[in-house]
Amino acid sequence: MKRLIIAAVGLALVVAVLGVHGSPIRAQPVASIALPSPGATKQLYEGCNNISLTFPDGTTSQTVVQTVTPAGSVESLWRHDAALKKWVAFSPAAPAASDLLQVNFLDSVWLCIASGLGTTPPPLGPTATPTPPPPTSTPAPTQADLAVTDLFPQTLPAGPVVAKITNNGPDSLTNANVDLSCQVSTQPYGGGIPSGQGIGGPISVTLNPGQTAEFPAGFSIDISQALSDVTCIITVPFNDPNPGNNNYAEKFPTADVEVADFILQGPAANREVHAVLRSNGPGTLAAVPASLECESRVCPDVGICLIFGPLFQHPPVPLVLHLTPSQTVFIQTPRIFNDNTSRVQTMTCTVVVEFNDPVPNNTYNETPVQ
Ligand SMILES: [Ca+2]
Ligand SMILES: [Ca+2]
Repeated sequence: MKRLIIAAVGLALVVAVLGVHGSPIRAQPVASIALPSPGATKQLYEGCNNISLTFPDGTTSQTVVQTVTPAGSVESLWRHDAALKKWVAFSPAAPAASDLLQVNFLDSVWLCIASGLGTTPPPLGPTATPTPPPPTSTPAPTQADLAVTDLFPQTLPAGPVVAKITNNGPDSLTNANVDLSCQVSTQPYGGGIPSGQGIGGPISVTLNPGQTAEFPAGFSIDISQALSDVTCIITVPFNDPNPGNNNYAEKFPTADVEVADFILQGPAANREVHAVLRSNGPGTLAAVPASLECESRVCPDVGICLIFGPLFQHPPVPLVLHLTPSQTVFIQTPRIFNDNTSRVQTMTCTVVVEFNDPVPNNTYNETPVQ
């Protein structure tokens, strides 16, 4: 059954991709790849082509690229590494800077073909001499390092996701037809069934060197309901000398939260322990669920109580976090004691979250609590 669900998700991805790349704008194949058996020769089109490779495990990316004719038509090879949750790539122009050096049997990859190849020219006669156009009439090919520099939801807790795209130059871009494709994996809080989708489409980019603009990524997320892992990649119809920054990944929400301190409140006979909960960012938390789990030992004096005193494991306190970076909030714990007769000699609280918290500082202990 699980296999069926995965197959259905996979099919949905393929349909989504075909929906983008099978558009009537695409006319003619410009290259082909001869896949070893059980694969076959596949036609390739300008831009990025989703291909299931049938090379044996451990085949080098260079070998894959060399199987494409005409030679030199491959701009880049991309594969989503599910374990690392990121895109890895191979660029024939910069193999040393590539992190996709080998492929395996049935790897699903994106093979990006350079634009401007056009159709294959007719073979030249034996006496024909190719006459290159005069150099002065040939404009230099556009060269621009375009980069995806940020992703964020426009509104919180739920909203459409926007991609920030920057042109690092050297050339200006005017109405460049760039493909923006994103993969979204969603894990609902509380252990719901994870899901995934792929969205993509053309965007028109007009940016001078040094300029940044925002483009809708075509989907929405809701940080109050689920953790979303988003990766977006741009494919450009011009020479991008630095393809390594064409993809960008971020998890929503991402924030380092911690229990930073305990403070005592209320009269001595009815002392409450409050936990100071702080967010160190970088993301903002809006209506995001979490819980505070505490345990404590209460006894008249320190000494042997620290080990043998009765241990109270308090029921978790459900939280709904609204925290901007460096904001703190006081959370009342279930611990109440009589300061005249006993002390909380040791107490430990952990803020338990299901969102992306990159720093393991969520547990705080104080002995004695004061
Ligand atoms: Ca780039
Ligand atoms: Ca943390």
